[in-house]
Amino acid sequence: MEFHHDKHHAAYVDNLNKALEPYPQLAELAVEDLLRRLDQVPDAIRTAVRNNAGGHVNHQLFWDILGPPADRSPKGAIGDALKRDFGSFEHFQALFTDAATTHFGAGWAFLVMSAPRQRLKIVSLPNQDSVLEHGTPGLLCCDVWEHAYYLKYRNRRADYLNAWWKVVAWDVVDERLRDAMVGPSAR
Ligand code: MN3
Repeated sequence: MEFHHDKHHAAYVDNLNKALEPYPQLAELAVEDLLRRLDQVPDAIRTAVRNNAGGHVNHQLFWDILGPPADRSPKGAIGDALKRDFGSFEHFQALFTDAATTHFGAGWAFLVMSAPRQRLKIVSLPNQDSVLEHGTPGLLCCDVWEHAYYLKYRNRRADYLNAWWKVVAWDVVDERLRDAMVGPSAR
């Protein structure tokens, strides 16, 4: 995780800053707003912004929702919403695990809140694409790039997923759900 944060995540931040250097007015925007308005970003740097702003925001969420290992289960608003939209936490967990383990190649699995009905949905996206490009705030995400697990788990993505569930900080996911329900301007 340390290597992942200090090498892989840091590279996205450096490359985003480099791409934005000639565009000081864009560099002032929040990184989330860059992704929400990707269609307004100049052609010359749109791919660099998608990959590197996406890489930064995705990793930020990834670190945010992790905590020390604990025997946790989702409670509060997130517990209720998972039950409402997936039938049970166990069913949600099985569907999310399936999306993450079967995603072909590098990418991410996300739990998002989809507009306009504020329902929870599981999506997987390739590369460093961000759910913000689709206007859906991310509540939870799992990095399934090989760089996320090869050092410890080699090619065994399923073992990595199994360990990852044990460090999800559901209180943070709950907070993110409450923020997302406030409105589209919330992250
Ligand atoms: Mn990563």
